[in-house]
Amino acid sequence: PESQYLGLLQRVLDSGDRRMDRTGVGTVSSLGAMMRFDLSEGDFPIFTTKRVYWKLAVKEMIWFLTGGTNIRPLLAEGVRIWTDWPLAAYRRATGEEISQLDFEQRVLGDEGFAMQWGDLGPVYGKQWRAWVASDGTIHDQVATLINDLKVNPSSRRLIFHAWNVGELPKMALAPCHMVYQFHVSGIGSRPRLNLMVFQRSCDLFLGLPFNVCQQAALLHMIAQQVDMEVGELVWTGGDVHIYSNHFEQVREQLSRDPRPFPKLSISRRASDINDFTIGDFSVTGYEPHPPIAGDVAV
Ligand code: THF
Repeated sequence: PESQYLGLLQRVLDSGDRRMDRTGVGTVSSLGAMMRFDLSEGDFPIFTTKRVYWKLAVKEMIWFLTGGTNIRPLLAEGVRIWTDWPLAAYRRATGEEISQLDFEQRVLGDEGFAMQWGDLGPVYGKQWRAWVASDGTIHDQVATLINDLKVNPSSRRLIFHAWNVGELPKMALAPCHMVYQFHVSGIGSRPRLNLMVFQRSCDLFLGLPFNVCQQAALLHMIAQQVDMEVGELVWTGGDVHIYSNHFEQVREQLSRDPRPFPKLSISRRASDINDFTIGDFSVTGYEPHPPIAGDVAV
């Protein structure tokens, strides 16, 4: 439950290492964390000690699954969490002091502009759906995973990952949640699909609440496609940190009492993994504390 998250925030705040980071904001950071969420009773791990915009997070996951790397379709869905990186690149390259909103309007309104300035490079979607091997072969890791789950559920190679070393320099940002490993328990009776994620770097205040709920949504989507029940989500983190401009927000969040997780159901059987839309997800019983705003470090 959510107490694992609150305990992690407290531990990093109390005993993390204070240091400067890539973004220049500064963090308090600690190595290694694990949280386990049992999703088998329909619980959807959306934290309640602040309002989490779970639809944005699930839309981002659906976008990863399309294989896309351009922010244009995200903006068309009202998801603005990736704009900062192309915006910073545009400002650096042109010297133009364009506002975020104006930049987003241009990406939406002008396809050529979007192609030139809205792409993040070969980030998650590209590596998941079209990893290019050294011999030129293109690997759809997600399709392979779904096939392997059906034919060889006891495999220990039910993995997709995004850390394509040779392509890191071309990515706007190196992958944070980089390894997804699946596991099937109860083979032969009632197979349950479990997922462990390894996230090398985690912004505990802004990123993690999005990541766990979108990973839970992914587990539901894949389980549906392979006719299994949903089991456990095991989230593991490498460098887990709190940005110094989130300390106040985290203290406020820690003062609040968590409430029960809401329930998730998927209303429709999608014809394949590419066929899910945000309208398929319905969440009931989400009664969070008020939102807590915080700036993202770029
Ligand atoms: N970089 C940093 N510093 N933190 C991250 O969490 C992060 N990500 C993605 C890539 N780089 C990162 C981007 N994901 C928000 C949420 C997720 C993000 C980026 C930003 C955010 O600002 N959330 C607000 C609401 C946003 C809105 O309403 O549009 C929030 O209050 O939750 C981690 O994957």
